[in-house]
Amino acid sequence: MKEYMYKSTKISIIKGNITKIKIDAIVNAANNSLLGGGGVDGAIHRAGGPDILKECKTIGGCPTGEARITGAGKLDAKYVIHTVGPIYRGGNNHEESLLYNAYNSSLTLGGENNIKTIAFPAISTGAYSYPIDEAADIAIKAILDFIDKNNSLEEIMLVLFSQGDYDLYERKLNRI
Ligand code: AR6
Repeated sequence: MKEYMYKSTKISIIKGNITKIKIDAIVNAANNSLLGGGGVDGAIHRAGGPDILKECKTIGGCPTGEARITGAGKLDAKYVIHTVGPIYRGGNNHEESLLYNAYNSSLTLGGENNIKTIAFPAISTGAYSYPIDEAADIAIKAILDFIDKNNSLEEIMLVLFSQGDYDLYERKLNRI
């Protein structure tokens, strides 16, 4: 775990399982249906129990780059913010702006719901194949841009599932 301060917001990185984090909101890397899947999405629904899916069914899906909020069932978080990152198809299909929007929409929705602390997985870098190096640059840019315009969030945590992803984020954040 490592912490950085950017203006008045803490940015922290941690290697681990996002379903175990005690925080106001965790972000789910969902798909357009919001009806569950594998990866972090599957882990969140498994650990959170059926209430999250029940609520998701009432939402009616989510376009790529947008975000929707539900309760967090049995998780230690208060909310789950479900966002949909792009499927990486070579990089010339608006992937960069869609991934940026997924982070920005999640942060904006968090701010609107009075959330002070939020944890993200590395959206789109698993089943959706976004190269982690580029995805990390976009995630960090979206986070810094958000903080430049808002001071509502106290902590933004990045939860990395592998040591390699953690080390990459650490190298990049050491430069800001
Ligand atoms: N905690 C933190 N990170 C995790 C966890 C976890 N418990 N489990 C996996 N990761 P992915 P995507 C990491 O595939 O690429 C689903 O089926 C994982 O190692 O979960 O956005 C959805 O329903 C990777 O670094 O999400 C969609 O259909 C990162 O989370 C699709 O996958 C994202 O990998 C979305 O694909």
